[in-house]
Amino acid sequence: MRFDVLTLFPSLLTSPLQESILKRAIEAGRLSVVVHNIRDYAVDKHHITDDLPYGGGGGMVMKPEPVFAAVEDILSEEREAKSERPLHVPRLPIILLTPQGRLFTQTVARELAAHEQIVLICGRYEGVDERVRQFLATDEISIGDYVLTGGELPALVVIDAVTRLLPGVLGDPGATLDDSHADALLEYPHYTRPANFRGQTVPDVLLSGDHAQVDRWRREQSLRRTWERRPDLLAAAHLSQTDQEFLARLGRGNESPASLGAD
Ligand code: 6GU
Repeated sequence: MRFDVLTLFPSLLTSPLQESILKRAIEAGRLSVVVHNIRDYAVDKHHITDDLPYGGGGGMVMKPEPVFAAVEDILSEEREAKSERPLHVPRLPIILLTPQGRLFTQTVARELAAHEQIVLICGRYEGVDERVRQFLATDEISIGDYVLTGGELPALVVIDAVTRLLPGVLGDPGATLDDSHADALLEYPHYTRPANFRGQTVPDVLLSGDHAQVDRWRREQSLRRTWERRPDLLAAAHLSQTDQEFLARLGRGNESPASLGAD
């Protein structure tokens, strides 16, 4: 999978791609991130990429020309690469990162992971000329209800969340299945050695070797955490009869002692 990232601050993108899983995904050829400096596409001799807003007011607005030129450059490159495969009709998402976009969720990450190539445009300053949004971007994404100084950190968030879903990127192919949000439930608590840390012990069930009991405990912990912290997620969760009965007991405040977790 390839990401083309358009930014005025290319070095913001570098170090997170040079560590751990993203680094290994790049080395394994499963991920490539091509960072394009929007300034390189500015037409004037001073390489100006922003200008005053029409209508006045504070702040600067990113000019449309360099952003269009950069995307058009990427698209023409992509068309050439695909010319040996005339039946392949590319639908390449061109995503503007903006607090006004649709909310980025695990479902959106899964949707994006199906593409071979994605263009990410990082907005900066007070905003981006509206014509970029209207006539160039095919999608707009926000990573949450707060305002950041630009789209670079959101671009990294998107790249990270999508990359770990690509086949072969995580060591354990089942690793993404238990993830918080993968099936709309928060994850159960994890423990590793020592079994007793400063007097705080690991729940007995995890040391029991009884896998069915462990599975049941983990499921109930997931349900309990989600119910306590993010009850809004339960509406979209796939819940078995047993799950629903457990939640009903939680709701009545009389869950059985066997189901009580470590915390
Ligand atoms: Cl995508 N950009 C900016 N500037 N702020 C944000 C955001 C994006 N998502 C949440 N806040």
